[in-house]
Amino acid sequence: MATQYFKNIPKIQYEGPDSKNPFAFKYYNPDEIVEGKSMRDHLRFSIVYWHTFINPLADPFGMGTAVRPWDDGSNTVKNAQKRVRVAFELFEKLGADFYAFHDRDVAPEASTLAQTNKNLDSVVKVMKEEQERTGIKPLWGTACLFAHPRYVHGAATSCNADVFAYAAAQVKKAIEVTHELGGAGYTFWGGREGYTSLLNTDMKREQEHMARFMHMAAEHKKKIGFKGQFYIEPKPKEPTKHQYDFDAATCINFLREFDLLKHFKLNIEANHATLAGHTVEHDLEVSANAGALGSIDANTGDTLLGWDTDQFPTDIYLTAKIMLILLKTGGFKTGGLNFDAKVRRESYEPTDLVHAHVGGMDAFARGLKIAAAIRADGRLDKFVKDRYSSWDSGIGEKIESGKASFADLEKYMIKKGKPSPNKSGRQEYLENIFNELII
Ligand code: XUL
Ligand code: CO
Repeated sequence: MATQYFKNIPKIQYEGPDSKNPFAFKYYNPDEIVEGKSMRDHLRFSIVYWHTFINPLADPFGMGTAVRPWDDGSNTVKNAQKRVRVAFELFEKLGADFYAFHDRDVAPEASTLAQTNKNLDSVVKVMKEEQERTGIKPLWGTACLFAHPRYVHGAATSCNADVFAYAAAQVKKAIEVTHELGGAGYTFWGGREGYTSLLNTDMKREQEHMARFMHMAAEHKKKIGFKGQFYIEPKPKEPTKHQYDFDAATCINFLREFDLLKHFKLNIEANHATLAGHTVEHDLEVSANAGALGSIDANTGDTLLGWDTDQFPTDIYLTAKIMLILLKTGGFKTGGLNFDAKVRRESYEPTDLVHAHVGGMDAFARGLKIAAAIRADGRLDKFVKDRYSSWDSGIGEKIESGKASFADLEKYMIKKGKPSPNKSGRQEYLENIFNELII
């Protein structure tokens, strides 16, 4: 039963780059084939429940501005069930195949865990109906382990063992619900897993607890037969001063140290990477190199603001660079482009939700086409290959294959006298090629 809250908005269709219709795709043509695969299968767009349907668009200085005519403002199951129908109306109109949710986005928390779980089940029933009606499924589910005051000191890293136990119970249920809904994955973003002062923190013990938590989650996943992919989502700060899952490299080190790498991949969020002082491409490469690139939270920050502004990605250089790495690494398996993004506080009407997603989807479709054009052109790839050609034979090959010792290299260099001359890195020339292929 579809609602009619976006009735003035048509189902968004592809009209091509010449269209001036704000409610049409200019670049995202779901069935168009790029490098042998449809755009829809390359991009696997997902819409987040929290920013799109829950976020009131408040900031630290002012209350929420969002106008959401379907919402009666009550924290009731009935209101939550209605919201599901509205959410699916928007997912359908945008032609997104996936969505992502926290347990507490979709259903209200009650005063006991038992009642909270019942509330969740009542809403999940409606989610299932809407999924059956539309074929839209969760890209991933997750648990909100950061909003309630019980999580003031963290969840899996809380100093209070009872809070750890509560969080475990909450995640158990959230994984079960994600499984029931046929989710392709489940994400752990370390909400308040970190610290604000080392004076009151036993960091080693907290991280060991976090690892124990993850192992228990993996055991439970196996027990219930959930086949979806587990992800960790790095973020360096916010809400704590120092989040334990700082960036991709830190997460991979944690997963290796605690023998968890086989259970997890990473969900890289663009704005989190920039908060860590990296580009998103950097964190994607680090993940891919460890065989751990799983999914992407597709958003962007603001160059003038140093916090997690979670803006919709519209910069085609950014989307092209992301898609270049994705194509290079063989594309998504279980993951997708999840718009963990919110409209600005000033963009408070329901229509703004449509403009935001249409823009983000088009920016990624364009990024995909640019990335494919760069790969077809081949000059960038060839340049990098040639740049490392000294490793393909001779002394380079010997070093790479482990057949050379320090003594061998000393002998080699004493005989040769000096290294062969270096060549220019040609960064500007390569940037020019990139620009030439922005279509
Ligand atoms: C917070 C963030 C989360 C996770 C899911 O910065 O990105 O919304 O994606 O908990
Ligand atoms: Co995110």
